[in-house]
Order: sequence, then structure tokens, then C-alpha cells
Amino acid sequence: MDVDDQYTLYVNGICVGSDDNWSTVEVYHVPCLYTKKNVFAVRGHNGGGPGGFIATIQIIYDDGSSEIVRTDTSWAVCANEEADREFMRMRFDDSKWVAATDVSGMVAKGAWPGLREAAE
Ligand SMILES: [Ca+2]
Ligand SMILES: [Ca+2]
Repeated sequence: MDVDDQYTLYVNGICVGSDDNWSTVEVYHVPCLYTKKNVFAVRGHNGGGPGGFIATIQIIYDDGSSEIVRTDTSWAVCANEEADREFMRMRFDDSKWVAATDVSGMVAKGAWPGLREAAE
């Protein structure tokens, strides 16, 4: 995953990692997920210029099968820096947030060279 420019990643309310270098891709291993529902939440900050968030989540089940979830416009976002401090919690209601914007067009214009391939 990566964010331009900074992020903190939470999984089910627990801080898993953070980074402040948009040109590096980070990989996190989260060993224990819930069976039915998990919340992946990111607090990101754009320090200027282009901004974006990309992630590929591979879920490996006990039977060895796996599933891939990627960031896309089905993710909910909130640009308000005063957003509820509980946004990373399982019980948080994001129904008033809006759909993420697809910034892949910025990749075509030269933003984040190499990051899309590295994040997949
Ligand atoms: Ca990074
Ligand atoms: Ca930026």
C-alpha cells in the first residue's frame, strides 16, 4: 500500500503501521482477522501536489484459498480533518462519507511512477 504523502493504517481499530514517504510501497502482515467483517481504515495526509491512496489486500483463509481486495471507488472517504476520531472502529458509521475518487488518470499523466505496479 502507499499514500501520497503520509498515512496511518488501522485494521479493526488497531494501528498496524504508518509511513511518510509517498515513493515507497509498504507491506503489512495482519495475522488475525475476523471471520465475517474487518475494517481497514487509513488516515492520510497530502502535503501538496498530487495525493492518493492505493492498496491491495490479500486475504488468505484457513483452507488455503485467498481473496484480493483493491482500493477503488467502492471505498468511502471523508476529507474533513475533524472527522470522527473513532473512524477506524468496527462500529463506526461511514454512511455519510462519499465514494473515493478514481485518480488512476493521474498515473497516466506521470504521477507516482512505478507505484501502481509495486502495490499490486
Ligand atoms: Ca510509502
Ligand atoms: Ca502529495
